[in-house]
Amino acid sequence: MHVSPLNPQGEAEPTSRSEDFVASDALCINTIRTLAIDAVEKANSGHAGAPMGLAPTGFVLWNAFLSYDPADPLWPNRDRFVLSAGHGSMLLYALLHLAQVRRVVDGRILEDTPAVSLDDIKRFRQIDSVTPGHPEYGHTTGVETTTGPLGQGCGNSVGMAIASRWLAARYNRPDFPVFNYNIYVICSDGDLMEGVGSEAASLAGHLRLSNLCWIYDNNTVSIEGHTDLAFSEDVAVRFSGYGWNVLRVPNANNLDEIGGALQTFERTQDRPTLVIVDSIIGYGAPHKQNTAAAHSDALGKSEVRLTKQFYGWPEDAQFLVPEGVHARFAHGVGARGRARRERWQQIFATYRQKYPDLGEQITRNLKHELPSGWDADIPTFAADAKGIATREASGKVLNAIGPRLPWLIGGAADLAPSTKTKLTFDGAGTLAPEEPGGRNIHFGVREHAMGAIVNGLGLSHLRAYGATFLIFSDYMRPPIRLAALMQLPVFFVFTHDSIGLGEDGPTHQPVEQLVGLRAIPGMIVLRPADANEVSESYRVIMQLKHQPACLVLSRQALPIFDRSRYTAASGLARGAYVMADPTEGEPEVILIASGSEVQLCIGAYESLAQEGIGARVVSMPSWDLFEKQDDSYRNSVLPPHITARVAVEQGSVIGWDRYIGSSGTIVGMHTFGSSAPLNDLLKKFGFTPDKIMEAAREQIARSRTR
Ligand SMILES: Cc1ncc(C[n+]2csc(CCOP(=O)(O)OP(=O)(O)O)c2C)c(N)n1
Ligand SMILES: [Mg+2]
Repeated sequence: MHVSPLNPQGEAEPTSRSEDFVASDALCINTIRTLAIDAVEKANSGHAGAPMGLAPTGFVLWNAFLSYDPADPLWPNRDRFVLSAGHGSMLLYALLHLAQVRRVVDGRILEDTPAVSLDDIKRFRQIDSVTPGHPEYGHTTGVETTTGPLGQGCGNSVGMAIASRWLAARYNRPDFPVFNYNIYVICSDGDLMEGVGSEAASLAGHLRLSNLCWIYDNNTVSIEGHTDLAFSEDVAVRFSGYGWNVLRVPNANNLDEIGGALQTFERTQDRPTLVIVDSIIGYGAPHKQNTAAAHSDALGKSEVRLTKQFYGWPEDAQFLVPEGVHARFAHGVGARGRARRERWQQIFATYRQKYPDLGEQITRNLKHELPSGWDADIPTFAADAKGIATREASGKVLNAIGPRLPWLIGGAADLAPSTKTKLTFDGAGTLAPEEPGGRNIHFGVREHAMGAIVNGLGLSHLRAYGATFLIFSDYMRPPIRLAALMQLPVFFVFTHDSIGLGEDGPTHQPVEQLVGLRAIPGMIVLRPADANEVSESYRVIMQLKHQPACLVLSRQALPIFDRSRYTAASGLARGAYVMADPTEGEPEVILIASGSEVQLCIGAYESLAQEGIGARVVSMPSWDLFEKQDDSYRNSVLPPHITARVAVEQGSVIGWDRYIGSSGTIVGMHTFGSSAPLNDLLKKFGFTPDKIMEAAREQIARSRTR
């Protein structure tokens, strides 16, 4: 085979055939490009444009800068590479392949199995391949976060950069730089158009995250055509305004310029870096340069030939990795990564001897294990008819766990006083530019970025949370969804969970949010009924290793139930439990509720008992946990033959038919709420024990006639 690669200046380079032949820059870069072309062509779908334009940047970044050992993709101090422009996934797959990153399965490194083989690349976008359309965390080794929804990777990267600095502040000791890794992001026009990217960049600038480098593929093309259709701001000025160091690479094919910019990033100690790389999409595709058509989909056979010709590539070769390309990466990222990782392991071994407690923390954290005794201070709340808001109880529990779980970290989108999420114990501290080890994060009024940043923290093994009002979960739904998709054990604290919040009115009163969150596969939604159910909620949440959770809490005080009279709150762990039953005989009706509505059912239960009607109250804080229980448990809580059922929840009624069957009744929300004092709202929307009793009697009567 003869290849006469072109170097970036367009001159032919000599080739060599010797044993230890190491490929030229151009040969490596064109390998990335042609792998992307061939994969997209074979799949007949996907995007080759971005990988073609970004191949030089990807090559220089990986082979000359990234601190990453392909033989140990789990090395905790590795630099993180985030392809926020996830549609360009073939760039990442090509790099993972050429760098010979090894595969990790169930936390074990398979020395002889590549993360991405050439065969895997041939199966790009096919069923069960490790090369899906967009990079998926946990699915393909080396993918540091799931990307594709534009802007999310940018948001995640800010969380990762915060985490790197946080770990350094908490764990590094003189002469022991255990954590000092950088975060590199490749982002596209779309990433910078999306609001979440702006929110995240603004916070990154504020926090002066100098370990964060975004490389912006300024190819001026997105799907509908030239970006000047909709995007004409001065990105450099914008990022300067955020407090970033903005660098420019005027020619995406000039490796020296790219390398120079990355060196400047490494030297910059006081702020994040944006490298604007002026590129031409689908570089080299002769007839599709800088057109919307170059953006997506396969090039077509003749176009592919012309493109390969242009690169000096054998026109008929497919999925060709010429001799010396793997070797070039092995000499670059491979050798550097290995040396650094080995040095790190020596440092960490000594560190563990010198600081056994800290070493133990790091080790446990990496295994997603909790410190022993983490739950020792979780409070039990005494029965109290007046009670406290579940948000209030949450604040107490969070602060009882925090001191014993050193890597619990989080904050709110400017609502910490309302969501009660502030960590107030000694040493908790506030995360700030000069205090990177603080545990209270002020996300600002940036819910979307908060979600993405929390995911970035979670990807960095911190037990991270973000808080706001339940209504504003809508502002951060994409990262909530991605937390579930990535199976990250992060959690979201959502307060002001219903019309129960009162006077703020329908703009602030959630209706459809609960059902929306419950619809996310793998998300654990918990809506505790009283302070003790809050304690139990945290026991559940903290022990999750591969699932995120939403903790949904009231603004208003809720009675703390007398658990000597009603069943223990520990039943929460099973999602739903029988809280009260008739003193004698079988219940005639089942009342099911979550959160603040459980008290209404208990009230109705007591009154019905006085009338001689036996009711059962089921507290159902979590559909998701209940669905995990076996049939016999579920049938014991909701016996199929008892069909008289009333569900009560201050939210959309959608979905409750699952638990009340076709004949039951739901007392729920069918409209938006309104602005009024709580008691007026409860009357207006029918959330009173009387209404529930009425519904119960009707249910009993109807079930008798059946
Ligand atoms: C949030 C979101 N909206 C829309 C899309 C669909 N989409 C995929 S790529 C793209 C734009 C591509 O343009 P650009 O970001 O400049 O990337 P390039 O084509 O230059 O690589 C869009 C709109 C998406 N992936 N994410
Ligand atoms: Mg673009």
